[in-house]
Amino acid sequence: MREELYLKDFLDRKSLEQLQLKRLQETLARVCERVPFYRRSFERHGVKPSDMRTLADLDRFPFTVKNDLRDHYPYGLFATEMNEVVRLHASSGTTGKPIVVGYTKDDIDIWSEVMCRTFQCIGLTPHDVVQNAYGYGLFTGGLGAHYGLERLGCTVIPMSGGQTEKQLLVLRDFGATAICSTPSYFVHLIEEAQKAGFSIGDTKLKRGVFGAEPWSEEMRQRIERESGIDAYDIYGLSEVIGPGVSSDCTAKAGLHIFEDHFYPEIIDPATGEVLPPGTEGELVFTMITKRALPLIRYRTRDITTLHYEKCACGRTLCRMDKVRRRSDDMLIIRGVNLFPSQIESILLEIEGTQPHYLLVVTREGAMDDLEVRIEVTPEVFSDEIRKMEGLQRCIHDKIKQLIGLSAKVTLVEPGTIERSVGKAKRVLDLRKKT
Ligand code: DLL
Repeated sequence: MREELYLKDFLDRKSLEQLQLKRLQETLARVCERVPFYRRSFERHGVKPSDMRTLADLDRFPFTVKNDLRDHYPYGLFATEMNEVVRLHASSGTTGKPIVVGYTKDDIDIWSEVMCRTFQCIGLTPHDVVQNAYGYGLFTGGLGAHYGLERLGCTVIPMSGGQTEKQLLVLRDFGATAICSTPSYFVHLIEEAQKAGFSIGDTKLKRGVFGAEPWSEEMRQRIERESGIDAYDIYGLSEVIGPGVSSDCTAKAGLHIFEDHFYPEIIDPATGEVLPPGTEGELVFTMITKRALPLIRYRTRDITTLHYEKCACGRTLCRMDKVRRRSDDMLIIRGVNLFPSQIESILLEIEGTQPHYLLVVTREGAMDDLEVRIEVTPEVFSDEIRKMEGLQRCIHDKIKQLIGLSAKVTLVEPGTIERSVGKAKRVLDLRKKT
């Protein structure tokens, strides 16, 4: 059974595309019949499910956006009766009500499958003992990873997020060989282990399965260097299924999308036009096997690039670049466009900095200001003022040179920027309140 799942990653592209087309046709017909929102929306756009003759025809169909889910809160876009729905999750979102997502028994089965394939991609086997530090609850991380790990036959330790002291105790005493968490929480665990007098590198831990938030290549290198493990990126979103949409493989050359379930497109976020492979744009998914909540051309707001060349690992599934930014997390400061991830890359390349930072944006009259607060190592912090000023200047100049913005840089003491057990908060935009 596990072997069969693994083989799905190596289908020849022609067979995969035939399967995708068949599933797309069935899904379009199904949502048109069962979800009034889609029936109306297709009518408005003058398209019918029977117009879907080749994969290229998908761009005739309208997009679905987060607001459509909000407008039909909580269950209005479901394509099944509630008695078939066996699980609900929700994503908190930054404003207003959560987005509610539902799963039938078959959906849970697909989710376990794609998570099992995720763990296979990064080389886990039934011999692994896995500490699952993604939050269990409405967040999809905990239960999503849990079912996939069980499906693969690993030993799961269902820790959930938080309880850092206990996490460290379990990590050491239960002999975890892999851990699942957000990258920022793992950075926190590395530090807390040091405070407790041991190094993660001295435990049995070999692999980290990190996702749920953007993290740079520089962050990956830091984590690997400081903990001695291999750090892998996994990507997903509640609206599509949760984690299990795409995953790094051991080649670490982009994340393989489980395309037999989630059909990807890249569009120009401004015009909606479909862009060719190799071009950066907004990632859009159509869920071609989901039962309870199959969304058509769902705009993720995540910016990436798709690649269709065969991977060194032999998988034929296309790959997406690491998601570094969302089209809606761009900050515009004094006319300069900037993404938090650009600052992260700059900061982490500089010796003496720690991977904990906060961007604080304020407005004085008509003037926007950016303050970059960054923790430094205890050695730097105890150094003479002159050296601290040198580091501050160095960060300031790099940001100015690479982004073109003069930011105020504040070096703060280790441990002073708030830690999160889930997704890290990197931006405090105080302009919205003024
Ligand atoms: O974060 C699902 C998940 C759980 C993924 C555990 C990976 C691991 P949501 O809470 O709905 O779902 O948030 C989805 O988080 O649109 C991205 O903007 C961001 N995101 C998720 N994974 C990554 C990643 C889960 N690996 C939103 N890199 C997505 C960058 C990510 N951003």
